[in-house]
Amino acid sequence: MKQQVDPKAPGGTKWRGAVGGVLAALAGLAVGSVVAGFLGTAQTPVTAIGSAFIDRVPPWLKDLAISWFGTHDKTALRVGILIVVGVLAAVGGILAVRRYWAGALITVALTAAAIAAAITRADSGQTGFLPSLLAGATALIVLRLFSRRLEPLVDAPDDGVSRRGFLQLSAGVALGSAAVGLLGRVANGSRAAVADARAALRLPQPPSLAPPAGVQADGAVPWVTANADFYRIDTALSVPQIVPSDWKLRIHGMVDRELELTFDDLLKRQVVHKWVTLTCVSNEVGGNLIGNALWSGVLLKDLLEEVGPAKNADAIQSTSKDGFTAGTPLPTLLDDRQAMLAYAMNGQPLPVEHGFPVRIVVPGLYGYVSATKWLVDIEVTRFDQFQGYWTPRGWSELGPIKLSSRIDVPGGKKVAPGPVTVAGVAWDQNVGVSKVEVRVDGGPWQQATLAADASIETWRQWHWTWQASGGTHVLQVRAFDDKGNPQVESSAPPAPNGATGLHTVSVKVG
Ligand SMILES: Nc1nc2c(c(=O)[nH]1)N[C@H]1C(S)=C(S)[C@@H](COP(=O)(O)O)O[C@H]1N2
Ligand SMILES: [Mo]
Repeated sequence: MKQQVDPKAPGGTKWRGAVGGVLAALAGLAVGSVVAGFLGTAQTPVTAIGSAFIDRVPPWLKDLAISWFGTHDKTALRVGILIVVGVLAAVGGILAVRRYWAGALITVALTAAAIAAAITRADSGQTGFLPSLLAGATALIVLRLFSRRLEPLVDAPDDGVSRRGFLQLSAGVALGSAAVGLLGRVANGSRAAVADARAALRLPQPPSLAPPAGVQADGAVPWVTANADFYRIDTALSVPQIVPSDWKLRIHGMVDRELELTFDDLLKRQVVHKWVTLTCVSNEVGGNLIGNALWSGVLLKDLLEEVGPAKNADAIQSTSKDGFTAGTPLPTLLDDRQAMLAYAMNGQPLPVEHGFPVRIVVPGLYGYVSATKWLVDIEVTRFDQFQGYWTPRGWSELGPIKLSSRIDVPGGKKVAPGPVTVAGVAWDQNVGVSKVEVRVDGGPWQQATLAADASIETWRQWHWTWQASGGTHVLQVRAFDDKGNPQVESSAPPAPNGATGLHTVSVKVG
């Protein structure tokens, strides 16, 4: 068989060194995840670095990532980290052929970064640094094995014994890493335990899962967003795994009586089922970071009245298992919008990515200031005493959802001339939508037909029939609130408190 690369060429040890470096990193990462699995911590080296990165990323970059990758932003981040680690490891491998310590230094630096990232995580616990430490140690040992095998080839490129040794070592490390990786999957029992516990839960069922009559407009997205289609936004690179029997919620702070609740305590309380449309502050005009579901749970108002907030308290700080926090104005939890601790979504236990077993849902507020998933703690406090996760990162302390509207059809496809259905959604949670208008090519605004209103806490669908003529046309939509005020027409980006502007789509007719 013809050799791909002439081992006598000057680069002969180069690519072998690079392969050795990458395999050393791979072996390290495999050991890191298996150790994390056995310890039951989320902090594999890649997760630790990625999570620390997410916490430090400037808002504009986060927006860019969401607009490029949508809800695949986390996969993109993992792939990005692996590429960077792979390139650095390859360079380290090449250096290590001649001088082991030069290459090893890169491994040490990467390991130090992962350990530093891991110990700063809220859910790291006592052992969160161990996966990264052992990953680094493994990578250093494997790198040394490779540099030993490759050293003789620098001066004697035709040394067949060393070449064979390199191939054997590569195959051995690759197989070993795969085996360890497989073991890691098995060791990751917490995921399986949570999945089993979730499947076994029997929760109070809503009288019906069907949407109220008449709320669906032809052509608009489904009025109920299926759980599998619901947008997901959070900082959790590895989704917190909580078994309901381990779950506890402490409500404390500026209160007369602290309260501690177990999941069973929660189930014993009066259940409320409520349609609420959730929206992310990062949603661009026309974007899809919005979804509507039937939430089931317990009213926060009842729980807060039981603990008795102090007169001068004005907020709660809710905390997630993984350290995310939100600051929510106390009045929005006590008024009649029915903010709740939700445990079910569309009749199912919360999907793990959507906060299992318990999250907060507050109609009318963007998720970042209210909708804490994997909820474990509520402190009654004052806004002058704390800041929620996103506030020091350039987002407003308060985040009421802005009146907005979106065109769902026609989308990108060419349409035939004649009557064309234009349809979409409009929302102003906890306020209500009274009117929607559409215009073509900047012409006069035309009134659209509104579908039935389920409640002011949900989006409202609309449609309009357009007599389309040939050519390219521009459609725009605007909504009005309950008092007849139109939505803000001037364009603003999502940061710091929600995008404004008119959704504008260009349509080819012919
Ligand atoms: N624990 C936790 N909860 C969180 C977040 C988070 O990063 N961590 N993000 C919030 C944001 S910004 C939004 S928009 C909603 C999204 O909820 P969803 O993923 O169920 O759609 O969750 C909120 N709850
Ligand atoms: Mo969000």
